[in-house]
Amino acid sequence: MNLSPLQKARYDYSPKLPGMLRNGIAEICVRDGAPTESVADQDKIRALFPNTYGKNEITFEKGANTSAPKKQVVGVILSGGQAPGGHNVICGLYDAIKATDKGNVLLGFKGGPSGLIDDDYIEFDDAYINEFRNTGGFDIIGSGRTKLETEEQFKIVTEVAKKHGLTAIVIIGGDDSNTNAAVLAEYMAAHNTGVQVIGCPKTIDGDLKNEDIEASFGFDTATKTYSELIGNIERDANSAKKYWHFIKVMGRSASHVALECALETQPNICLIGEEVAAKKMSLADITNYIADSVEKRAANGENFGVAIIPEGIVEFVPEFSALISEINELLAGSKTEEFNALPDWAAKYDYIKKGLSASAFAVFDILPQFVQQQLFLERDPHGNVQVSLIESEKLFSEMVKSELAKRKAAGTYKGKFGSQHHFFGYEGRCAFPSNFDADYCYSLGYNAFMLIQYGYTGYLSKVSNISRPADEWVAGGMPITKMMNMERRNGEDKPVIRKALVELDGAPFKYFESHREEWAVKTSYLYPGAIQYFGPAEVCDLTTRTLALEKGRN
Ligand code: FBP
Repeated sequence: MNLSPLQKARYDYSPKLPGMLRNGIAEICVRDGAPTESVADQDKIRALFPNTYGKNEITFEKGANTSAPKKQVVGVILSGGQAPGGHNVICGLYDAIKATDKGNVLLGFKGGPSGLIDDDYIEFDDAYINEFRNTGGFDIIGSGRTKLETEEQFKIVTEVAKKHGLTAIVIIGGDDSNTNAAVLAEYMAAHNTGVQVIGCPKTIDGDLKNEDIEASFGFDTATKTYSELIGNIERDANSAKKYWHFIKVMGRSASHVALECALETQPNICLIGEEVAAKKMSLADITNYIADSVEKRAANGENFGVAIIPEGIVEFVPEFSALISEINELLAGSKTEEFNALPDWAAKYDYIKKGLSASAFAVFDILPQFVQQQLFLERDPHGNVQVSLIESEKLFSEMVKSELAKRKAAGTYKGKFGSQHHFFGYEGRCAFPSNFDADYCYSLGYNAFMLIQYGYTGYLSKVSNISRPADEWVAGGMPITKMMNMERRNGEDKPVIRKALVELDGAPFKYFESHREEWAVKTSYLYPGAIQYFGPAEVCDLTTRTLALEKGRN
């Protein structure tokens, strides 16, 4: 195989386990914690999960292993978008399985949850696993976005599990995938299949976290990768002094990624979707906010800057969400064909003007034409506008440009405005995991097997105290139902893990809020540079600013 020097060197990296998991499998015992309740809607969640609700939190500690020995055949899947460290979850799981008994088996189901339905799998061995240690990507078995949620799918999974003699299934995924892990665990328990289900918290978006799960894996590496790139752009901007860079960063719903990048790089502007929604900001409000920074910097002779835009921003703008709902209605069913048959954009524009309410049309009308057209191009399988395809980095730079033209005409703005656009998303999802993610992920996988060995089901592998050095990390498990509440999804009330959005009274946002006025005007860039894998711990093992601030450290 063709290997880069870094890949070879990373094979030799030994991920760090939490102190209590370091003495070998025979020396890990369980300390029972308190029974749990769901975050809300306790009666409803209890009724929906009669076999798995209310179980105790548990912690592992050093002591004689008291689990009942049995042959373990474990199946694992990767679910959803890639996140750095996924390979190490599987490596940690594999090592714990084999350290317990060489005869134990780990099967990897390919291409995400559909691999379990299609019974498409490989059996891992040392040679195969060793090629993926400490590397980025999900190519070890692939991933997918099929949802495991219907009774029919669960029946098939039960058959597949029976065929292989599976004792447990590990689902590595985000909030939706772990919600489905909880439902599958309940199904397996209710049908006495003997198959345990364990989840692992993954997503670069950082929105699967709560008082128990301090961070989802991949967030650390992805944000460090984007921050390196943003820092490089800031330095370029500060060198050339001629462009405003509008940088969109991934994060489908929550703005944790944008906020962390802002904390690491101190740009002039960073929009936070949750704040936009809370303050009910309009597109014009956002445009003016950015234009004010451009104008003030221009007055200081600085005709350059950097603005970070979270991927999901437009859905947080109330007037924009209302416009999207009306467009979805306007083109519902056969009306899409009618619309597509119109001869040119002028006819389509006319059709839109007649079909939208006056307020929705007013919002539509201030959008640059390329965004107007994007709204009517590609639809998702339900016929809805795909908001994630809207180039919001270009939208805001265009709107700022028009606003500046007005200010120039009024004589208040005298600068020059040139813009560049970037979208950072896929660049970070498969990066070599940082030492933190390599250690955290390996620990999550290793720990997942300890939960299996001790017979737990419907639990999330939990490693906490992660802002401290790894020997102080605490390994254990928490029932997934503890994170659930009822939410309306596609017209039905469903039990789901509550998504963690940016908290406007949380320490990371507060820190940003208290500095952003200064950053908006004065060039205050920070250049974090590339992720370091070898060198002093204070550089290589550094976790995110978000985590540090949440734990009360500046
Ligand atoms: P997960 O929540 O599944 O981890 O995926 C997150 C994410 O990286 C988002 O930030 C992004 O919007 C999305 O995946 C893109 O995925 P896709 O390429 O499948 O559309």
